[in-house]
Amino acid sequence: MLNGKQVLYSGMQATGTLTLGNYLGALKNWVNLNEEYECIYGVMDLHSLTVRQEPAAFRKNARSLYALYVAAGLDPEKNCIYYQSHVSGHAELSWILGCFTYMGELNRMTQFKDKALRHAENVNAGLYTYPVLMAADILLYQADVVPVGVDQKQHLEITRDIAQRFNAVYGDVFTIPEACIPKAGAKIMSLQDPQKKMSKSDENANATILLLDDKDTVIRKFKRAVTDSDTVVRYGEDKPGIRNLMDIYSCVTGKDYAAIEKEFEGRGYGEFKLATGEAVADELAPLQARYQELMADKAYLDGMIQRNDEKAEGYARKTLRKVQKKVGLTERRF
Ligand code: ATP
Ligand code: LTN
Repeated sequence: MLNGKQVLYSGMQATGTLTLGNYLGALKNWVNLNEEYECIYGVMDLHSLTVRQEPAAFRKNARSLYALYVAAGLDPEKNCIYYQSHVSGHAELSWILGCFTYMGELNRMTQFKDKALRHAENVNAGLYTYPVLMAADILLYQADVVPVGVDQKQHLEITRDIAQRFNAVYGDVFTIPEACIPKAGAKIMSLQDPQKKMSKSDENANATILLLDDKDTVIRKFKRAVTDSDTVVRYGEDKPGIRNLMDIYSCVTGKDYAAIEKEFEGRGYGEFKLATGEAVADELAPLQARYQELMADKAYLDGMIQRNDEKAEGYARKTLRKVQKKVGLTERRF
């Protein structure tokens, strides 16, 4: 509990530009949660270092991610939006938790296995211990709930295991967090290969809708989306491409699958793809306008970053000191 409310924690890596998958699976669902929860969102720049970054572009991406959080509707006066690397407690707690994590557990992480294959030239220790840092992010703020896309479920499970293991030795130190996975949009697929997750690191530009794509680009990518040779808009097991488009259309318009099937009865894929492209572009337009305003207002963003960094630091320090004391590290005097 923090300020009388349960704590909600989440974040995204500051790598590349966000995709429609990041938006529908995560960011969009974070808006308006601050009435019910004390919400804390990190720009996860330390996690991004597990893959080699070009320093200037990386710095820009991190700021762009911060602005996208705000542009999507997270008010930085009501949500603590901060930079992970500005709170040193993440790295410090991560070290301690690493001593409570087994290699056998880390060996089972599917994201590590995927990324090790994709970045075979740089399978570094950070990539391997990525879930430990993620556990530190969450446990440092005593989070009750963690909203993420379905691909992060395994990382939430290991976080709970580490927390329970620690608590079993030292008492009730950590809150055990729950993952919160959206019903719709939890896994938006590639527009070019509907068996694959839409990912910002996809080398085929047509596979991914970026949040900053303009209207023409969005519509063009939807028109080229890979579907099947049928013509009926139906949510069928055998129609992964159409299912994905229906998921997207449903998330954006709020309509359920039955309503969508009815709306496009007898109208064919072409019209459905166009309607989906237009609905997505219309949803993104206000976000993009707000993003441009924010990126131009340096003083406002800098002010919000500093204020929230300090707030996050205060929350984190409390847990870190408690953990250090519990494990028997000598108290520091400054
Ligand atoms: P990459 O694909 O380059 O590994 P990513 O797009 O998965 O990166 P992350 O920062 O790892 O980006 O994810 C941020 C959040 O977006 C997470 O909560 C994740 O579950 C969610 N997410 C990512 N891709 C999708 C998707 N295709 N559909 C739904 N949610 C997604
Ligand atoms: N690994 C996450 C990003 C992330 C995160 C977190 C999400 C890092 N730390 C803590 C929730 C809570 C991802 O989405 N790839």
